[in-house]
Amino acid sequence: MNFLAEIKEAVINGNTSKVQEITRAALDAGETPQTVLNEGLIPAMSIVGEKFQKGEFYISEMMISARAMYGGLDIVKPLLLNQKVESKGKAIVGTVQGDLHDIGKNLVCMMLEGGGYEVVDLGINISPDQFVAAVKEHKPDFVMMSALLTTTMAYMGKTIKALSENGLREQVKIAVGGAPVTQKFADSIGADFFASDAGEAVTKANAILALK
Ligand code: B12
Repeated sequence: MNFLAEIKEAVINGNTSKVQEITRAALDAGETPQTVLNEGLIPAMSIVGEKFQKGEFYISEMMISARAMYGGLDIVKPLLLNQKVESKGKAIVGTVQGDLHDIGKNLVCMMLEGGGYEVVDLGINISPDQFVAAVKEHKPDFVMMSALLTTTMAYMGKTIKALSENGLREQVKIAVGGAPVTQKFADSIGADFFASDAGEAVTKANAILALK
């Protein structure tokens, strides 16, 4: 079995020490941190989600897998952040109200930092009012919202509305993402952009800044 397949298997099995051991071995053997992340750690969580959907995994097992994934992330993160440059702009990032999923949101934060952005990570379960307060406090260039549940996606639209009602909408560019979010949904709620992964979030943010 190759390293990436072994990483996936260890994440699915929730074996943190094994994930860390193979992640180190993969990097020693010349795999890039990006490959370990994008072809090992992240796809493993998709398989975990499929297993949950099929009833093969309980929530507790999803959590154990998530913890194992973070074990690998701890190792690749410093390598991905190595190329730090001067701050290009500021982004506030949060998972929307009612939603506790933070792996994707954390990856977006990490890639933004690696891409030279100053990041204010608001955390999970962030209400529209909390986003509004954070925009007033931090005056960011970007507001980035993550949602993993079809039921919580609605809070993205509610947050944009709250920003408009507080006269803040035009001061920021708004990005949305997370597994159930699509370009069509982003357009329907008036977000400025959608990205399907954390790398693309940075590329699109860069493109918007270039236009400013
Ligand atoms: C791990 C996990 C959990 C963990 C979360 C741990 C944690 N710390 O995050 C726990 C066990 C807590 C959990 C709980 C629940 N979960 Co859950 N979970 C998952 C799982 C398996 C993986 C999610 C994940 O981390 N993926 C990996 C990351 C890297 O991917 P990502 O989040 O999509 O992020 C990437 C992109 O989307 C993008 N991105 C993400 N955010 C943003 C933001 C911006 C601005 C941009 C530009 C891009 C971007 O970049 C990221 C990196 O490339 C998914 C399955 C799946 N396929 O998504 C189910 C899943 C999301 N969960 C699901 C469900 C149902 C639940 C529960 C309701 C279960 C229950 N009955 O209690 C609860 C809800 C709790 C709550 N209130 O939030 C369903 C959702 C169904 C739906 N359509 O709504 C899924 C799809 C599983 C399934 N197939 O049924 N879950």
